[in-house]
Amino acid sequence: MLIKRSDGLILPSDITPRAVFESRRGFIRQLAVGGAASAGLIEMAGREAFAQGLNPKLAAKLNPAYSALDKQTAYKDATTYNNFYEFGTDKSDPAQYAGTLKPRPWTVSIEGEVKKPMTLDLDALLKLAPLEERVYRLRCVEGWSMVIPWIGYSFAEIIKKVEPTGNAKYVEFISLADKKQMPGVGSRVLNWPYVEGLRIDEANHPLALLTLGMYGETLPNQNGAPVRMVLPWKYGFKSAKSIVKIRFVKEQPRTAWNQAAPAEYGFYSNVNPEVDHPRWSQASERRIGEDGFLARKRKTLMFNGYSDVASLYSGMDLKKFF
Ligand SMILES: Nc1nc2c(c(=O)[nH]1)N[C@H]1C(S)=C(S)[C@@H](COP(=O)(O)O)O[C@H]1N2
Ligand SMILES: [Mo]
Repeated sequence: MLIKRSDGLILPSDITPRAVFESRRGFIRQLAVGGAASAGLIEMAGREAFAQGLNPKLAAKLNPAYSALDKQTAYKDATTYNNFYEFGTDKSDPAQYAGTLKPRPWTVSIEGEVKKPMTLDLDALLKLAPLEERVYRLRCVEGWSMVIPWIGYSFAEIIKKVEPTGNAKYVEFISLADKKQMPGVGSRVLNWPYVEGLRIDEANHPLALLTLGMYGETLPNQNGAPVRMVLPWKYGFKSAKSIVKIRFVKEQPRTAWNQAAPAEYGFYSNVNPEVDHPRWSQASERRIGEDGFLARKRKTLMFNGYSDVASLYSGMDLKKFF
């Protein structure tokens, strides 16, 4: 029998007898790990997982006011072409290796300059505000973009709940860094944990999405399960995955990519076709799924087309504060 829980979650174990579910899951893992070399097999595992609903379903109401009309990226592409360096630096690594991440149980601790610090588990996060589906474009700093139906609610809901003190000028997002679950954390490509940050007024902008799902399901591991940020007007790396800690702070956070290459990755990292990366132009982008022989490059838009946010930066020199 299929019973909808009050939090909108339907676990696959509610739909399929547990043993069948477990063995299917084992089979898919084997495909993904054992047959590692073949992208075909990984694709198959991804499709299989989608068709079988291996990620629990997550009900949400579309918010058309915050949704792009662009053609959505295929689920297969969105879940097999990823950046998640905790699982390796190749685009195919997260789909291949993120099976070891355990997204349940999970807690996020919210601390620092707040009147009500708290630790929220996943059920608390799912119930904190009504879940919305929002179709956002996400533009990677590397020059490609996707269009994904995310599920979550404005991060402003969290801010309301924890009541920042007057000292809270920035918000820091800290990802899980567990070598046992994340093979890439053994490498030194970045200083772990992955840290990102926003000015508090940016974090309060309704577009900033605390994200718990995509394509009608909870987040796949490779996309940052069980909870991440999605900031569609900024380059993709600002949208930290698998968050375990959120700190409200006085000083601008020292973010992972800014520390690794300060001349290349600024704190703001707003999508801006007029400010090139030192090693490549940011004027255009490749939409994943349109990369055929005849596919044209698309023009990159200021703030990735989310011009609503412009008022956050009035009077700022966006070439200096890139
Ligand atoms: N913790 C963590 N978060 C991360 C990254 C990462 O390596 N680690 N990569 C970022 C980059 S560069 C991009 S483009 C997006 C990709 O999100 P997606 O795989 O869901 O499309 O996640 C961002 N969040
Ligand atoms: Mo990225």
